[in-house]
Amino acid sequence: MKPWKREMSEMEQTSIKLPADFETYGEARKAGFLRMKQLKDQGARVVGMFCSFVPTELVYAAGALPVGLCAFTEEPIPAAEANLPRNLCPLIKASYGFALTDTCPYFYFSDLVVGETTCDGKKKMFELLNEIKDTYVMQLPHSRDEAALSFWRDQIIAFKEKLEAFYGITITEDDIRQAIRKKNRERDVMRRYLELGKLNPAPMSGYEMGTRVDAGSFSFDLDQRCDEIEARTAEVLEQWKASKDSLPTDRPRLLVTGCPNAGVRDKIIKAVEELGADVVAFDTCNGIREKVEKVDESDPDVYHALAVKYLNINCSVMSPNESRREYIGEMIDSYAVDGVIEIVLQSCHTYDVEAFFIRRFVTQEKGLPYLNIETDYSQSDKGQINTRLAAFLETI
Ligand code: BJ8
Repeated sequence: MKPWKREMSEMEQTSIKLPADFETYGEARKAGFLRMKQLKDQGARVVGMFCSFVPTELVYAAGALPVGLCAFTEEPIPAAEANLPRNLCPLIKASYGFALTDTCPYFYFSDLVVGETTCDGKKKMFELLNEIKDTYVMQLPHSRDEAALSFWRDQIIAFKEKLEAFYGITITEDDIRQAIRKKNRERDVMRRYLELGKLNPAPMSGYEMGTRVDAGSFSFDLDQRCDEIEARTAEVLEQWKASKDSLPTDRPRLLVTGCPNAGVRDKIIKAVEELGADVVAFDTCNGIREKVEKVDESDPDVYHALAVKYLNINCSVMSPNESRREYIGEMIDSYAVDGVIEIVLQSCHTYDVEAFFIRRFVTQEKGLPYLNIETDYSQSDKGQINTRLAAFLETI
């Protein structure tokens, strides 16, 4: 009998429980406010960012702390809709809304905000944001040919020069190389943690995995964050080795792909796990998407090395973007996935259109069930999503 149709055993319930020290994303974000204030009082430089395409190595090389400004709650959206169209992605509206209402301490403490020309909505929102705080926009090309690579390398140099001019400093190549090593270590650490999902039966909840990766960005000390994630990886592995023979083996293993999911994690990821599935893999920006490829430390041209790495991020704003399908295919095999859920935030045209290829690839080439959920940050569709998730699990 499938797990969502039977009473779950105590061991099975334990397998979806969260560790005692678990902090939700909201709790971690709040806890970070005080740390950020203390760091600012000590004179820290802070750069606010929205996207995985922005090379954080340059921010570290400038002696600054990068902080994520993407917003994942619906509270600031009504205020944002005074200036932005209602029919816009909730992530964009919420991020702008926090800035407009001056209710995000991370935005408040950012000396400079860095945007990027990924999707049209964000690109245009940055023009409005610039009226509130100095917003520098990196021009991201949307293809991966030689001309795009050369243009993107120039953009990376221009961003370095912006940081130098803004802070009145000089960023050396050695500073950048040191930051590259630091970030590459983080990628390795996070990848090892996320790849725990390959273990079968699943060693922990996907809800924990995604939350921990997102929440880690509020600790501001990269080495400390790496140490904590390494410790958790070792702990999970040890617990799994000790209990794997008694863990349930009939829970469907799911891959989640698509838009950033922190704002909908409870109503989709937590919900599907409570229905009896395990989310084991994430092709998302809070999953493995940015971690799979490191910056080549042996490249004599640091700007070329950064340009290659960042241009290869398989976000749907790139066109064409076959590499995303290839990578999803590899993940399906290596994580032994039974079904794929794609999350599309309302009005996100690039993920929404690319979903055509993802659905076809998953269902026809991999022969697996696929569910597409288009949603926003409100709770109004929670019941409907739950019904669809339960029906989806019936097809596995
Ligand atoms: S690299 S996923 S963080 S762009 S804001 S594209 S959801 S309509 S966030 Fe993203 Fe960078 Fe890509 Fe990752 Fe759609 Fe909304 Fe645009 Fe969005």
